[in-house]
Amino acid sequence: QLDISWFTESMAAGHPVDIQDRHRLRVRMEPSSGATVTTVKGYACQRRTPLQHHNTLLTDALLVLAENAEFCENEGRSVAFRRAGSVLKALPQAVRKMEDLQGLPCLGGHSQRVIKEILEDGKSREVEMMLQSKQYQAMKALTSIFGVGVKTAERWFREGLQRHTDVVNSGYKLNHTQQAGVQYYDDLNTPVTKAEADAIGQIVEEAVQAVLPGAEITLTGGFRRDKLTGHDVDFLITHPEEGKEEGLMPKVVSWLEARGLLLYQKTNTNSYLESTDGPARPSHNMDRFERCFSIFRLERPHARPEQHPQATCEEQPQDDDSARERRASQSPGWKAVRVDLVVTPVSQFAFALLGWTGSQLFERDLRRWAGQEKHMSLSSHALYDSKQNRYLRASSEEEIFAHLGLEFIPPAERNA
Ligand code: DCT
Ligand code: MG
Repeated sequence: QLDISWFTESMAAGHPVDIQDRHRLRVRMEPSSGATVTTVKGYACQRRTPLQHHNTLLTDALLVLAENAEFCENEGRSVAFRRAGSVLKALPQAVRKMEDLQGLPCLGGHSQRVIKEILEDGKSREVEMMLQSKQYQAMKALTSIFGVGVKTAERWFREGLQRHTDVVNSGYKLNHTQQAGVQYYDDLNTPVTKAEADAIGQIVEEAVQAVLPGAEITLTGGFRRDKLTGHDVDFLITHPEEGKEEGLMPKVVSWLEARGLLLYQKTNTNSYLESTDGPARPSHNMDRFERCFSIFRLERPHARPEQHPQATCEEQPQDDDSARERRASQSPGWKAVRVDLVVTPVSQFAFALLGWTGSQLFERDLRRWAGQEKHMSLSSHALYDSKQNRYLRASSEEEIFAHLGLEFIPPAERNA
């Protein structure tokens, strides 16, 4: 039995009460302010974060600040803004006044200033100016080329490039990935729909069954969190018999290539070995499986390049050969779609599934929780308990949450 009479009495008497829970989260209850006081846990992996939430105006603004910090290679600042946004996504209602933020974790001074401005004026001057700035716009455009990171984009911007077309016209030597990035720029920057993800899933399923009957594929990433669109499609591939999955990726890639289904692919071999690597460190966790970064050539089921629905009566397209060619090249009967394929031994499947479902911030906080609160090391391969000096095995995500002492959060509520 918990005695909370001190609390109800203080509230009734109109005195504020400070509560500190075991996660060092302080909540100040203010009986007189009329503010909506909500308790939110400090780690994203302790919270339920649905896809649809009530504070998009605020989270969109914080996302711009996070992106800009990333463009300035300030990861700490970027994560701080993302954390602040993520807390607002988990709130059960819209923030209407600053008092509603009382006791919420992860809201630094800068984030609070921006939120205050938006609550008062409907927008933040700092964010508006950032959106207008040449540098932000250029960095956004250049980093959205597949294969171009912040460092390259920054150098190109200093050299006067601002858009992907400037890169094409610059005559700069591009690597294989960047060439694909500029060639398929428009398609790769058009969101992938769930229907397209499912169509790709059928192709991957057919390829995998053809080269290794009994292997299993699972859709992960944003689509597993019920997102309706994504920037790519992520799949895990495994086989119920450990070891059968070895060497699978090159065969799948050959099968796809032989049918002209791949526009680009880069395959990494599996470099994770528990016996020699020891507990995988968080910074290494994403890239040690047999993994293929690819661009699929997905047929558009209803594409009819000869029709031009946008054309009005006044603007009939001239039906000469050049116009027809131009239209066909603008809208070919297929779409370039980014696809990530990852092969995992079945003994690591649950960890890979948890690590690849995201969101990125949810994953970051799972690893932080494991290290800081549990003295464990979590990766997409394994969970290591440093106090017991042993690996903790799991064959489902539920078991991993249990090992970590966390309530199970279903994928659709991991949209932190
Ligand atoms: N991931 C991670 N840390 C990263 C990058 C990725 O933990 N730095 C994990 C979380 C999501 C998963 O890998 C797939 O990555 P993305 O495809 O980039 O994320 P997504 O949530 O699927 O986003 P989108 O829907 O836009 O593809
Ligand atoms: Mg994805």
